[in-house]
Amino acid sequence: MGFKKDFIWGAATASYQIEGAACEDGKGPSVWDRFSHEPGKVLEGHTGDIACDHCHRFREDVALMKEMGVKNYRFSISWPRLLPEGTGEVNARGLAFYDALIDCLIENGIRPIVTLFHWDYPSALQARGGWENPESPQWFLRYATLCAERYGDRVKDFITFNEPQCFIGLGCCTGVHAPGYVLPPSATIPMSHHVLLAHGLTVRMLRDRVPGVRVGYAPCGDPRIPKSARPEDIEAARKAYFSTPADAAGWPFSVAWWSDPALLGRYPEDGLRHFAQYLPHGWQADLTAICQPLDYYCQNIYSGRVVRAADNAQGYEEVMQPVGHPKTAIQWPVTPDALYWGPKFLYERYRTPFMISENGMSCHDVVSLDGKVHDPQRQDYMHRYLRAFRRAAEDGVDACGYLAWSLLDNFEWAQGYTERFGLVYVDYQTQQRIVKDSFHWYKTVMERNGENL
Ligand code: GCO
Repeated sequence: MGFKKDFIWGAATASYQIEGAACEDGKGPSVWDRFSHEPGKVLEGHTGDIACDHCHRFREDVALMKEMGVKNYRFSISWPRLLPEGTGEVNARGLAFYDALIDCLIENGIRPIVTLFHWDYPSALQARGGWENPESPQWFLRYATLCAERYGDRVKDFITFNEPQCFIGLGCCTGVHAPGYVLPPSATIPMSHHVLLAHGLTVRMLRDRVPGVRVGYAPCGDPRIPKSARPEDIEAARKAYFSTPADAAGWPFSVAWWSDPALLGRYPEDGLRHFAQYLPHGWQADLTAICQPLDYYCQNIYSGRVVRAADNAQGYEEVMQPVGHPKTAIQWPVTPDALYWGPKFLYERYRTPFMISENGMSCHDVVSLDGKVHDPQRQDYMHRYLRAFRRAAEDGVDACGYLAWSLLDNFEWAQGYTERFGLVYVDYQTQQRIVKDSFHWYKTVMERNGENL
């Protein structure tokens, strides 16, 4: 058994995290440009102004991908690079940048997988209320249509949204990400509905305009791992995983709230009990547009939480990791079973081919005396997680792909450049790229379709 023959192996990045050229060639500001320049918002005052300077060095980066044997590359388009005001005037130089990138990928035998939105929302639209504005789904649809019409001849794989949990949850509920708001559910629940509607309208538009398109959606949410193989614990984990918390900062991290409408055509019952009163008038009528068949349902998964059955009102409780449990540099627990239970529960519920659209590890990478970057922890992390994912595939999950996060070290949002997730090390002073040991290892995994795991 193992991974299927046409399994999609690759690597991922996102525009604001790597591109740089923040104010060049007619690009408009995004909420991340604004936020990262506000004192105290990003660790050590880092910004994405230059990042990995990918806009100027993309040919070198594509050459690295080719060397690694990457056949599929997920990257995102910066909305304000194409539409500086978010709507209206199109920036020809922005369009040309992605033309050149896409052409270069294709010339090198790499299939582009385009994420339409990975958080760099146009500031001009934020000033008009952003996702709270009932017009926001149409703004997004117009931007997405521009992408489809311009790139759809060469790009056949599109992912609508990356982690709405984060750009609404961290961006507008807890305020630790751009745009940095702390708002109550009366403001944020309508946002979620508008994002979901934008998603559905976009899936439909892509099917109409891009022949042979494959469409995905990439939310997130920590999988719940049953404490034991006892059926009660498995049921407890399933229940916890798909629950929607009632609190203002907790609900955005729900898996079901963001996925049930898109894949099952309904909001989860517990979520409705807490929040139905805040959904925009007539929300029920939008569900048909929101629920569109997907070619793959993606999730970004890094770690999970252990749950067991409990004699309390909700029927489950979280189990803390024991003292000394391994963690990544960013302090996320290493829990390979997340890539078994997450896909298993998700596939069981949504019955759509499943892809890991991000998984990887931040390490304290350094250039050693020998001039190389040795990262055995990353290799071990990916090895364990991929084994768990393979086990899920062998247990019946239609596992269709795995994209490593990330190709390059990059701007890790509120953590700035202090976290390194790349398979390629970036020296931010010189912009020199140094391939890490894991780069060579991952190459062999992709080449052998995971048979050496
Ligand atoms: C996310 C984003 C990525 C991150 C990565 C590591 O999951 O937060 O999709 O942009 O860089 O996940 O945190």
